[in-house]
Amino acid sequence: MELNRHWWKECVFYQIYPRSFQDSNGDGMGDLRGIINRVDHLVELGIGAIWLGPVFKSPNDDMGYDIADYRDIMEQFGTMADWEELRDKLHANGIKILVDLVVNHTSDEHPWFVEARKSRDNAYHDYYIWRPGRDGREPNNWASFFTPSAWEYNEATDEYYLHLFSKKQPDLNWHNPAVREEVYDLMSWWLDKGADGFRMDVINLLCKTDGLPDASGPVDMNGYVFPTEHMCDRPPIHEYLQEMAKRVYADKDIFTVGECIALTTEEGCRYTAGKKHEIDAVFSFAHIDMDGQPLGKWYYRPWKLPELKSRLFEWQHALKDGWLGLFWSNQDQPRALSRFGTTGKYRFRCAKMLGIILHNLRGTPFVYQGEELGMVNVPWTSTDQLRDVESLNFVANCRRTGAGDEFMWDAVHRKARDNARTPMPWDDSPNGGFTTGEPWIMLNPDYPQVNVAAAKRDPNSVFYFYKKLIELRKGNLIMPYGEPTLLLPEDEQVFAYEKRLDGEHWLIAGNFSDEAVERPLSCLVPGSELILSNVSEKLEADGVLRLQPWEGVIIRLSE
Ligand code: TEU
Repeated sequence: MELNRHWWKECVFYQIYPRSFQDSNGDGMGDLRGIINRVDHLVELGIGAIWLGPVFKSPNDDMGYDIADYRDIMEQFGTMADWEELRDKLHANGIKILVDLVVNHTSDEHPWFVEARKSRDNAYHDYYIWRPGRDGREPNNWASFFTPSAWEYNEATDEYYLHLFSKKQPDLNWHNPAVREEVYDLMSWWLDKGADGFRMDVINLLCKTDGLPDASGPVDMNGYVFPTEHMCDRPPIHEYLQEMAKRVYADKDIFTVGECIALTTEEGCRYTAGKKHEIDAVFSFAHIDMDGQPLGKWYYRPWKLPELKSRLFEWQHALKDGWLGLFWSNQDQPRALSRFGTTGKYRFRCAKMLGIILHNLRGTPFVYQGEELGMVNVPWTSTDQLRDVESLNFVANCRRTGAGDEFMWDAVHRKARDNARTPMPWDDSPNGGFTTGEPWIMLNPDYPQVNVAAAKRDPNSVFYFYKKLIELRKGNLIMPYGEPTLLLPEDEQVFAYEKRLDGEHWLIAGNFSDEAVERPLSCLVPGSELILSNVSEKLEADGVLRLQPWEGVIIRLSE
């Protein structure tokens, strides 16, 4: 089988949330020097590249996703010399680095916006999206991800500006060629600096429906409507990304992966397998959106395993000519174990099983910092512990509208982004060795037991299992490229699929339950060999799949 091989399909990525990885100067916040001092952790894990969260100058209204200078480093994170030293140390260890490209919006403190808001005829005014009010109110009924309305009034020009996120994150006007030129220029600047590619923040939101009409979905607790239909994949987004590719990276061996909100498989194919190059891969949120309702993530929707399998495999089949970034969690999502697995006595076994299921799908796996330890959500006890603009606005919305503490706390414990943003626990010393100062956010209270040092003392830790899984990928092209076929689609306990590549035939299976299970499986013929399990040492290949609670297995099937 002819493989369209690329380095970024065959390695495993590690996502670093810089604010919470390692502090080096005692200010309670992670920084680049801290990451430099922890490169050995990445080397030992065996990862091939990192996605580094935004480290650009920012007022940190949205923890760095509100950028005030695309060509300079946030002072709390260090200097450009630190970034270059980190790049060099990573490259010297065979690890590539992705820059987090956030160009749907800037900070309201970016010089472009500082100028733009001064007057309607300012040279930068049309870098952003402005509209007059309607009947003394916002120009339309759009809700923002983070605040009641997606519009903020600007007195100097007597008009509103659009912000899909916080009011300090004004959306750029991508229909303005000058904006596109600025972005292509800053992207080339980072590639010239040695970046190996980009993770592209909400890249499918760059264009909005002409005329910015009212949205027609359900009305939220604030009386606004989330404008999915008017902001996702709107034309001419594909033409703009083709222009970006042609102008910036089509001739370079770099990697681009787009975070795409509410993405359909049709659009995912267009972005990653269209006639003209746009981006290499997409993060689909189909499995993430499963446990939310039409009014959004805070409204929990119970799910069962068959739905998780069908959502993941819809994308496995749809993007056979494209490519996926595979993930269970990131800086915006709850911890994988708390969302998809178990946090009880089988917690660490489950963490390994989730790794087996994800790393054998077709795509590029992304390990989010702390996933290799089996970290879980935080038992928050006070809203004073929360730091995220999205969480704090949700709490304010609940309190203002009387949504009730029970609903609010259930939602925060399940879905607050703060759950994934607690500091990386390195050992059981004060603050987990993350900082000698006051951490910007509390550590997970289990850090004295769940930390890197403890994991490295335990040969059966999640860390060493992830290391084995990542090592296995290096010798087996069937993991990234094998053709996946889902088995037992309706089974509510077992997630099982086959992989085939050039005569190789693997069985991947995981037991998503607290009970031991047995399933007749004709492909499990004598002569099949156990490659990896988080529980068993040997395999009974007699046509019956046997799994202990939360057991995962990789089996080379005999033909
Ligand atoms: O996230 C986009 C996004 O939609 C997330 O806000 C996510 O859907 C939501 O928070 C679920 O809780 C990207 C970045 O990953 C996120 O950290 C930024 O806050 C956001 O864009 C704005 O840049």
